[in-house]
Amino acid sequence: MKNNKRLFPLVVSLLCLWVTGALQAQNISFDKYHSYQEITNYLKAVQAKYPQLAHLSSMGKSFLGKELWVMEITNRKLKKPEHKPAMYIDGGTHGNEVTGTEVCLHTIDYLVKNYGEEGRITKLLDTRTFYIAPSVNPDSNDLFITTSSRRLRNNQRPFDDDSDGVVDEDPAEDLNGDGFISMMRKKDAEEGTMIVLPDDPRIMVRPNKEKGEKGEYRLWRSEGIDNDGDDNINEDGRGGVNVNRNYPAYWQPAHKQARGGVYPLSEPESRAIVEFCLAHPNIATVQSYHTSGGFLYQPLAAEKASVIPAEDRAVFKKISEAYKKATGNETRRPYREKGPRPGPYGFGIFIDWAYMHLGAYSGTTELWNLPDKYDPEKQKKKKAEGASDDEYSRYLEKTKAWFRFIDEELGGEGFIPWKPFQHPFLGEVEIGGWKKYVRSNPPPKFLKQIVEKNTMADIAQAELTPLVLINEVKVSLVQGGEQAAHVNLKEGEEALKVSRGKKLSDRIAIFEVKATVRNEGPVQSITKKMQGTKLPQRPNISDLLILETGGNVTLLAENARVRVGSLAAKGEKDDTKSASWLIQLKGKKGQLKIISISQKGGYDEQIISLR
Ligand SMILES: [Ca+2]
Ligand SMILES: [Ca+2]
Ligand SMILES: [Ca+2]
Ligand SMILES: [Ca+2]
Ligand SMILES: [Zn+2]
Repeated sequence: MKNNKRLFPLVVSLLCLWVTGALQAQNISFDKYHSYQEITNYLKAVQAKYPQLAHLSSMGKSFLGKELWVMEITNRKLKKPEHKPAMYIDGGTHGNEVTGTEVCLHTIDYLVKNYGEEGRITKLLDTRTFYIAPSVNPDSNDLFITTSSRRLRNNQRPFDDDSDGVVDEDPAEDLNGDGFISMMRKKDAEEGTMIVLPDDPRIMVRPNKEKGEKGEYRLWRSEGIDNDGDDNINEDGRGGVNVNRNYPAYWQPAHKQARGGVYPLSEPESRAIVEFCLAHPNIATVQSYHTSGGFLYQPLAAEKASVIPAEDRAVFKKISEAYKKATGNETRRPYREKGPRPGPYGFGIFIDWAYMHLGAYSGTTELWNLPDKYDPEKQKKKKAEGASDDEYSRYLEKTKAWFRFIDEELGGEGFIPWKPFQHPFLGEVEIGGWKKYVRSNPPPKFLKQIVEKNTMADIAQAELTPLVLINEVKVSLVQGGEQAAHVNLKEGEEALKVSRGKKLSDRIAIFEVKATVRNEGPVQSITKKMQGTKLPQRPNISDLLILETGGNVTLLAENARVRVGSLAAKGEKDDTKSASWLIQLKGKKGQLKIISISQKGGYDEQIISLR
């Protein structure tokens, strides 16, 4: 008894703490980047606050054991999440590209806050599901956010970058202890490859060889020492495998492509994503956020776009138009058809896998670029001056423009001024360079506008998915009575009753059942590429209409499962497909069920009562 008295107030106060903590965490702001712990707290708080919309789970664990969180968002009261067409979104594949994480968090925030408030979002979450994984390389993402390290593109599996038999033996160091790992430069007329601009000594660029300029400075892109005495500085830092070269589509081993892993899906991060996607075949569209560039990449990276059928290219075009409307940015294809280095961009890339193997329309947005206002190319285009300058002048102008940007927008913050430093091996050097959130990820001040635009692009992309619903069921009495029954289904009707003609007295009646499905979505239900595959194990080669009978009702003719193929986009020819069956009802009452299964267009069912 005594114990109880003491325990009670304690329990109450702990509970209060917990509730306040959750509510605070649920309010997220987009003027900063979030650590793994903050992301975890936020996602848990969202699930606690919106249980009817949000469900948090883990796709698996990263190399160092962090959870690969994925938030499922849909109206869970209407149909199961896996019964709706879905969009998969992730961020942070490349460890240092953390802007994507923030877009994911913002999209989650926008969806849960606007359900029931904004008609467009309500409709979307009633009919579609989102799977959003904000940080899919959490080891490197979190090191990038919480430490001074910068070069964290890959995952944290130890990797021997210089093939000397030792892994990760020479990482970069913050030598001058200013909290940043920046760059080092040293005057060297013989070995120098860079010059300093006379009018702005911060700026280092390549010399213009055509004008006979010569290098004056050596530049080390990261600060540090030669830890293993092999005369190279920082040649083997932390990690790792490039997770976005580790997917099964077009994968290549190390002698063709470095850092792709020792076999496809050798990395826990890519493996968890693929297993998640295969377990959720309703994923009809995919967005994987990277930085930087300010454009959308659409498949393919490893092959020419001409291997994509015209029907699918039309869908990709719709997505790219929606993206442009939301962000103002253009779409590119990573495979280089022309230019100085034509050919594949890379192998084993996620968006290629998502389109080729998963049958989902996919894209990678390269978030953030120098704002148009500062971009010399975009300004020229505006003034219709054309881009006639040579490559070197364009490079020079763009480099200068970044400095103009930080001077005007950030009061010069964003670049650590070069300062002399006595290096243990190199002697007198200067240390300085770009801060973390300028070039590859936006300065926090610019984050909000980036995440807002791209959330709108996510919403538009999720709307560009098929939606296959049972549209009509006709039940006609073939034998055993006079009256035919014809029913049109309306949303929300769970069971329909079909009555026989009154004159009927027979104990056996035969009906013809005809079911029609319709694609209510703006894109075809199956990618044309997938329709053409000869892989028999892939169920989404065809949508299905299934008649389920039992009890007094038996199927007389036709197969219970009918393959109806692909449904065209709503409003186009072939946006509906039908199947019919002959059934027999013994006795007075019976029931049957029509099931529509479209892997990408969703699941639907109707129950019909016969009497
Ligand atoms: Ca090594
Ligand atoms: Ca390494
Ligand atoms: Ca430093
Ligand atoms: Ca070394
Ligand atoms: Zn990237």
